[in-house]
Amino acid sequence: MLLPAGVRIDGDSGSVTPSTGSYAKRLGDLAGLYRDKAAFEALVANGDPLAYEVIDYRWKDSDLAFGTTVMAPGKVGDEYFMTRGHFHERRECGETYYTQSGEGILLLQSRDGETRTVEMKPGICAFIPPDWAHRSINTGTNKLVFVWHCATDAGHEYGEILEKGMRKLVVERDGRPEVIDNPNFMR
Ligand code: PAN
Ligand code: ZN
Repeated sequence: MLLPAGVRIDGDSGSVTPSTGSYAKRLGDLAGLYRDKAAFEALVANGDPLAYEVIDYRWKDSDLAFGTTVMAPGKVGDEYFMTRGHFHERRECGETYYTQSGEGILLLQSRDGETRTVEMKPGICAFIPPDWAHRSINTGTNKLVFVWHCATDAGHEYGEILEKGMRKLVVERDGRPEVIDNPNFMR
């Protein structure tokens, strides 16, 4: 039987105690995500930095799961460090992203191609409706830490975003983040 629990989440480090698992993505695990291939290869060759870590509190017998994503600051060319981005396999499942520290942009894209952004900063809990692809982007100079919360069996569908990209990119222009059309987006 699952028992109630109080799980400590540190909003600065993103640690989850106790947690049930975690994984880390280095930049080299994210081939194909960034348009500046030369900048990408140079960073991977030069220490292959940690891009983000996901720590979860997830039990298969529970309908709910939550955890943190901890994103390093950085850029590949003019694109900020980002997550892969995905739809959920179960299309009826939404999610929340509650930012704890740092700043970023949550980029969302509906199944029929509408695009939205939601600011990520402490105090903002982003609502991700069912069947909107979501990618978080660390536009700050510190870690971006957020708590996510979704159905345990929502599942991740990465294929479409990986193959086609997203319609928008978040790039640095004059020291500021700017959302632009992705010239390489494949319809
Ligand atoms: C999050 C994401 C996490 C990493 O837990 O999975 O931020 O992003 P990618 O999975 O897109 O690389 C979530 O949205 N779960 O559903
Ligand atoms: Zn998700």
